[in-house]
Amino acid sequence: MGSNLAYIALGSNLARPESRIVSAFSELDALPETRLAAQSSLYRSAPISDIVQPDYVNAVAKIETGLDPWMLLENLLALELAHGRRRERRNAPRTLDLDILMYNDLVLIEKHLTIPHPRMHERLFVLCPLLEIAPDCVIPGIGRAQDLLSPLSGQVLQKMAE
Ligand code: PH2
Ligand code: MG
Ligand code: MG
Repeated sequence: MGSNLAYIALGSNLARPESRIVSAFSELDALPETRLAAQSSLYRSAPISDIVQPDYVNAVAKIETGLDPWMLLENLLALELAHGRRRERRNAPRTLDLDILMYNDLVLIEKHLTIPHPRMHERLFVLCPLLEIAPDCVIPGIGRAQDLLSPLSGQVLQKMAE
């Protein structure tokens, strides 16, 4: 398996979100040159969006991978497509969203790929599951994940029963 460490955010709010997130963990494990190293609990969260839409199920996965960030992105988009994801407007409801949060300590800003994920530090539905599997996590260029929580206390997030 590859020796790069990446964190992936999983989100779904359409068509049985909970079972989709559970299968997405195994689908990540089945990607080429990739192994699922850790998975967070599932969290139910209120949508952060201007569009009225169902609550989300969110989680975070830690993977070891030999894929470079661009190949990883391509593979994640293929998994989203396999779940019937349609790209509508930004923040529209979706069957499956797989976002690269971090890739080693890489900082990358490109049109179609920004790492670390540019909004991850503003989202409790990302930081909370991330801290569950990486309590000492430092987001490159941003800071310790633990120190970013306090402004997010207004966001609604609930750990789901196992
Ligand atoms: N994803 C978004 C926009 N808003 N809100 C929640 N609660 N969870 C998400 O995964 C989410 C969102 C765009 O990717
Ligand atoms: Mg997203
Ligand atoms: Mg996405």
